Amino acid sequence: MLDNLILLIFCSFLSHIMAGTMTVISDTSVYTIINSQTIYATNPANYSYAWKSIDGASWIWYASDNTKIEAALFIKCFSVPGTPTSSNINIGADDNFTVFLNGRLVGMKSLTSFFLTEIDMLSKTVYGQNCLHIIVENTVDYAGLIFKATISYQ
Ligand SMILES: [Ca+2]
Repeated sequence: MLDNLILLIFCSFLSHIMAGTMTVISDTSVYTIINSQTIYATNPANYSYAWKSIDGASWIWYASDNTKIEAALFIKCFSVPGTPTSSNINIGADDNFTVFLNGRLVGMKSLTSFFLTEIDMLSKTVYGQNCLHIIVENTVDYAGLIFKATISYQ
């Protein structure tokens, strides 16, 4: 009985020290299959009203010229060091985005998708290796992507 109580306290202590929250943001470490290189997209002054900022993240594009009408695929893999208890992505893109986590659709948005959208992705987040695949389509003017995923685990 006492052994079980000590074990319970120990496990509770372990889960407490193992618990944490991590973030995954758009920055130069994001991978694109087009040229293996991501360059920060500039934030044009005349678009600043629409392109919202996310603390710690950057608006990115795969090329310095972010005015082409085209689509690009962005990939970011990360490791979750425990069982996920919550997982959300805050994302904006110019113009359309489709997000997959571990090959499963998380969400998509078109038109005013540069306004930030929060999407729950807990059911697709796993303990260990995870990969985000984000397809962004630029239909007019400037192109860009910004995101921040916040994952809690225990
Ligand atoms: Ca655009």
